[in-house]
Amino acid sequence: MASKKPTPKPAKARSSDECREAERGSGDELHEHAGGKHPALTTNQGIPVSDNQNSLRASPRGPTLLEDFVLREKITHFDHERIPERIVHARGTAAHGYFELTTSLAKYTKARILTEVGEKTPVFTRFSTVAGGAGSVDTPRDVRGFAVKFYTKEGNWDLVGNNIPVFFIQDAIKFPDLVHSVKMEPDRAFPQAASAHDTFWDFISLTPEAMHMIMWAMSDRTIPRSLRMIEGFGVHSFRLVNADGASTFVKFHWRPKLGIQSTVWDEAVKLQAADNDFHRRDLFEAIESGRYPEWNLAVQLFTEEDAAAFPFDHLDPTKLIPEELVPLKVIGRMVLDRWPDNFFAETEQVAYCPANVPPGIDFSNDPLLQGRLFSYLDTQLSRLGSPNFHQIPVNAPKCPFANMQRDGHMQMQVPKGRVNYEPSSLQEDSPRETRAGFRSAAVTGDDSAKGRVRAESFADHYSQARLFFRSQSKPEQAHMASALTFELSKVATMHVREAIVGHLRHIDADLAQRVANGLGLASLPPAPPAAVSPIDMPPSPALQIIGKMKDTLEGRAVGILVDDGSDAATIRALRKAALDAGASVKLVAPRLGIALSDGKPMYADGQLAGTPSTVFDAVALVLTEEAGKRLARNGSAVDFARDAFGHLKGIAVDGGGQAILKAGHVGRDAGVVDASDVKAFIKAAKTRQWDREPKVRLLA
Ligand code: HDD
Repeated sequence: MASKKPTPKPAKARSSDECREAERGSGDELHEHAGGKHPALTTNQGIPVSDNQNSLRASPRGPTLLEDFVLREKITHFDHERIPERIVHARGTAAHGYFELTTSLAKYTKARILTEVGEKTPVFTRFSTVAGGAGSVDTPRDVRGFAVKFYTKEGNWDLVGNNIPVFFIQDAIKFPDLVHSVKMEPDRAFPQAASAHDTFWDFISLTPEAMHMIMWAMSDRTIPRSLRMIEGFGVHSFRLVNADGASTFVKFHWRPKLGIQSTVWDEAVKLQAADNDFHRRDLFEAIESGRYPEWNLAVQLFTEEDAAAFPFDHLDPTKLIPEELVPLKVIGRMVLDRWPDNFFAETEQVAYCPANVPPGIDFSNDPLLQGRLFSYLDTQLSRLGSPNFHQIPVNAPKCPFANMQRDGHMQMQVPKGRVNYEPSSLQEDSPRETRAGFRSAAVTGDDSAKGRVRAESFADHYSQARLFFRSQSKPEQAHMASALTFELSKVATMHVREAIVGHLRHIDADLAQRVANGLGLASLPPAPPAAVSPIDMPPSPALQIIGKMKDTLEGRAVGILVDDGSDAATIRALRKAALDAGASVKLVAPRLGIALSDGKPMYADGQLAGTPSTVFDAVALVLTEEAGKRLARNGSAVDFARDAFGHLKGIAVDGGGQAILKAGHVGRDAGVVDASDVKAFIKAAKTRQWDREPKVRLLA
């Protein structure tokens, strides 16, 4: 906006108090520091500040003085407000909560967090996307990080996992290449937060071990509906070590109480436009309204002998252990019940590290895990800028901690006494080693030669990719074929597209053909040589989303499109039924201030143009005939109905609502019901209408 140049006035000095008075207008929100309502505003040195609006000037229209320590301190601090964002998982959202153990694993571990049933251990849990920067959107197709810091009585335990149980690569030495390839391309700085580009697929095409993870990444797992509805996995095998020193392998799984649920791709794309912060807002609103997200923690326990009989190597992080082979045992639950007070202090500064384990939990030889044990502390030294980042409140253990590490940037502790070494005899209360301390599991290594080698047992790259694909329902398979087609269509390099289709031939011939058709390839490219021919494993229905979705409205959102005169009784009935079923309900209207049929003026929760149906799980259109006719000419209203239908959602309509369906060429099916039939609406709202999909979308 063009600003009018102020006319210079003869310099008449005003005191800063006078200036403030002028700025404040009537000045009745003046607050005294001492004894007043608010604490005094001070500098970082505690010097009270009298004027936070004007810098110190040589004269009212003269230059600013270097002497102004209030200005200099404020600007200097501001200039340094940003810290480097995480190299991966930069975009994140976190919450406080607790973990409660329900079943003791005392037979397997001495870790108190896994043996003291009923104990509530505080946790801080951060969810993230992987590829995008800190300011990127919440809903790209991407893996979600699922990192939990348990503040146990025996020190912090960080379970730093993802919402996918396997990983792209088998060895940490490949991680920088993987990450470089998926991030925005270095010469052009795009695309942001997307894997649909040449460098990523080039790397993948030359990394056959990634194909299993690729199947997961191209499934609907990577376009979740809500962070409250994702599963979490520790990925690697870890060890539990009991009081006798005996160890058992363990894999950790988080299972959401609300059930797992994803969006459809078109919905995810439109959500990006509707709300960049969709997942963050969803988690915030759930916690603030007391609908605390909850997960069960489950374990798969197995011995060295069990592992020897698996048709894959469990130390290979591109492999999962089917639940049908080693069942999950639920041992506790995590509830997230407190939003952080400050995003930067907590969510941004939290530092997770897979090497943080209490006595009784230990690592396996998984080469990816072994590399991770180094990487996290290392990156945090530069990201947080000091070896004392463990003293930041969100990172500090909640149990006593003491050692002889001293000094360094930003040291917050003031150790007392002469002794800063160990062993020592001069100070009785200085920290010593303890018998209860961490001991590595006594594991005997094999005596083969050292070398940069990949175990032969890691050579099968396709069997589990095949297992995953063939375990999916038909709609999910179609989504995967379409996702692959979409991603590869964004790859300009022909030989990269072809190489991926070649890999797919090892997984499933039909899948390869569908993607080849989608890409318009004249013939199927050759499959690359496979070190090991893939085997067929029994399908694992537990790998599906659709087969596992809960028929529920709990934690879901229902949107009701209304306008002046909409039938208040119908709206009341729909709202009550949805609330009773555990959903939240929002009224959406073309204007915020409206009056329903009962004549009472009210505010809608959302304005139509800014509240599309993508943000809801089911919708109702309750409108007078007249409003229906009017809104049938309004693009936002028509999109509201058309998108809800296209995204396979339950829809309730009355006469006016029907006019909008008609304008959007939306037909009736089992998921479109009369607004007066509340029961039918709730039934339709609880599930996605998968039968509808082939009618609304051409899938690969
Ligand atoms: Fe990682 C962050 C999960 C492999 C190196 N990783 C990071 C976060 C999660 C994961 C959830 C974000 C934590 C937070 O919210 O602050 N990473 C995984 C999983 C992996 C994995 C499940 C495979 C099973 N990561 C992995 C490897 C390396 C790293 C192989 C390096 C050798 N990861 C990092 C990192 C990050 C990180 C660069 C970035 C920021 C941070 O650590 O603190 O060190």
